[in-house]
Amino acid sequence: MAKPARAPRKIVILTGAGISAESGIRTFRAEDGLWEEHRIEDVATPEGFEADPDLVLDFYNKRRAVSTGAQPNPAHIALAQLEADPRFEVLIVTQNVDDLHERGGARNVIHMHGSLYGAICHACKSRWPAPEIMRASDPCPECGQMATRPDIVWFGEIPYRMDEIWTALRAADLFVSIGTSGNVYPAAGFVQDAARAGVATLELNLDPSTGTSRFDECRHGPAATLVPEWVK
Ligand code: BV8
Repeated sequence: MAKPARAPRKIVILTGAGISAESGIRTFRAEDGLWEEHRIEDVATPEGFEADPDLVLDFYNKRRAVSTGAQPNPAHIALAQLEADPRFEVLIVTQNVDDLHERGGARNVIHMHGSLYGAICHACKSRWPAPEIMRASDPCPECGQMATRPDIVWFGEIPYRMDEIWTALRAADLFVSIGTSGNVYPAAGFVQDAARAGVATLELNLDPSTGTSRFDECRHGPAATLVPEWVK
């Protein structure tokens, strides 16, 4: 009888802004970081949007333009190759709102903090692809109200598909965290969730993250070098 194929190794991969840094997309908490120019409260909270929708929409319009002009780097491409490898069952969970994982070839990405390329009506909750430039005066195509916002999960809002993520995390053989500082929850808690479930954990990051001591193994360096080396 043919030897049963090894069950695919289940890998859950969390990515953060650091995986897109070498594609020219700024991270949040470096010296030249996105939060250096803006207070988080002003641009990444529902209250900030309520107070000044034009400021917030301008912040995301600018980031959408940078993301659209960026190219996936070898780290995005290596993860897509791993995802396509039948020996593994890979789930990529990203905190990023750019589309570089998809443009790098990944097929099954969970954007837990939303996407620059989505728009929602906060009156009727309908969704549509975000225009290049989103304006507060844009009426909702569904209900006509001036209630459109970017499909972004702001602080104090519930990240997307959390139950699915936690289930996959606890059933994984390996949890890998790539390019995130480990400052934002619930993503920053995934390493503990994994460890509690007996899942092996690996950090691939430029510098030790806030949670680096919680990982079984850490490799530090630029993602575009580190990730292809790890995948091969
Ligand atoms: C929630 C919007 C409940 C999208 C973002 C007190 C204690 C603990 C928690 C809280 C608390 N008070 C409030 C909270 C909860 C809060 C939170 O965590 N606050 C923090 C500040 C303490 N979290 C929330 O509100 C979340 N919601 O908790 O709801 C709930 C939870 C579960 C289930 C049901 C209900 C919502 C959080 C989402 C907020 N939205 N942004 C956008 O604008 O982009 S967060 C923002 O930070 C981005 O999404 C970003 O992705 C995220 C994390 O940042 P990183 O990706 O890590 O980026 P950073 O710059 O920090 O780090 C980059 C890293 O890359 C660095 O380590 C660097 O060394 C590395 N790097 C750089 N270059 C490279 C590299 N690595 C490799 N190669 C390179 N070349």
